[in-house]
Amino acid sequence: MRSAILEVLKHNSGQYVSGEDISHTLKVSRTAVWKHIRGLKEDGYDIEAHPRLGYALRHNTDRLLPAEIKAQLTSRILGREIHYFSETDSTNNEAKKLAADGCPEGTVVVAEAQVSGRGRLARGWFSPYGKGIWLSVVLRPPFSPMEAAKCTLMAAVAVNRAINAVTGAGCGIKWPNDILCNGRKVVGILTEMSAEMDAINHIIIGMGINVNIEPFDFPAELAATATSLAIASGHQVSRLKLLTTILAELENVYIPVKTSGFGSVLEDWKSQSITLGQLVDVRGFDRSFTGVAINIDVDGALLIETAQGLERVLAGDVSIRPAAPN
Ligand code: BT5
Repeated sequence: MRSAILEVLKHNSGQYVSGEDISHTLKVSRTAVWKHIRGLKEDGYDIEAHPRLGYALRHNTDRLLPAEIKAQLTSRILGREIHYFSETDSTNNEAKKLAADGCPEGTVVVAEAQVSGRGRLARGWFSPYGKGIWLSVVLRPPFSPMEAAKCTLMAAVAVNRAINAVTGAGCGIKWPNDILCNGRKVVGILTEMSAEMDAINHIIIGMGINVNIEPFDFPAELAATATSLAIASGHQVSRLKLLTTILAELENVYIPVKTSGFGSVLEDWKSQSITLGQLVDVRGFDRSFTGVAINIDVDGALLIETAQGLERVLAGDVSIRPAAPN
């Protein structure tokens, strides 16, 4: 009933509709209409109530409300349950709680703002209100915990595809968890896992996508390294369209992975990579070195040719050296 009332309000595009008309059209009592309107307001819809004229839906500025996402969603597993927060500490934290409580695979958490958005190794993630997609997806894959690191590569492939389809901004994947546009970071991915020795309980894939952030929005420490899709493409991007495309692309890559493994993801990753073929500086947990990134292996590890021989990096930070001037 709530969505039927929402449809009536949308249909009247910002004009008032009386409670009586709604109750007559949908054959419910006026008290029920009033209760559902209150529920819609709690869901985040901007509805004006006038004692004589009735209710009017004010323009919704591309907010990531569950009913709006569902209306555009083409994925079947991802997004079947959506938890929305106007503000939260971290969508990965919310997803972790839901996963521990047994939420179904494909549960999605999305927030307009995060106050303690997280990167890897307790780094922060800048997540301003309404200008990005701060998103976590809960997966319950049947494969071994050893395979989990490749979920980051899988998410990067899906997000990069969605970005290029929706915005046309030419982005590429930087190993292991970034998407870059014009050499600047536009997406970061944080994969977290709960597992036993030989089985995964759940994986949370957290994705932070800078969508409509303006240059002056970024804090000073990110001004030289970060960008947004609006900056890179020169126009505002619909967060709803991008979010639903990301979920569809992620499902498209995840379902075959479940049955046939990561082979095709790794091939797609290679073709979208901006790391391969580049001179890179690697900062691992216990060592640092420089070399040319030549490939990834079946585990998703980066293979680097150095003066001392071939190095294999499964986790760490990689920065690409700018090309030397001719
Ligand atoms: C990441 O870590 O890139 C993973 C970021 C994942 C964020 C998402 S948002 C939804 C979900 N909920 C969470 O709490 N997290 C996930 P890392 O590779 O460690 O990079 C972190 C570094 O990126 C920081 O130290 C900053 O230098 C930089 N950074 C922070 N915010 C940024 C932003 N909005 N855009 C670009 N760079 C940023």
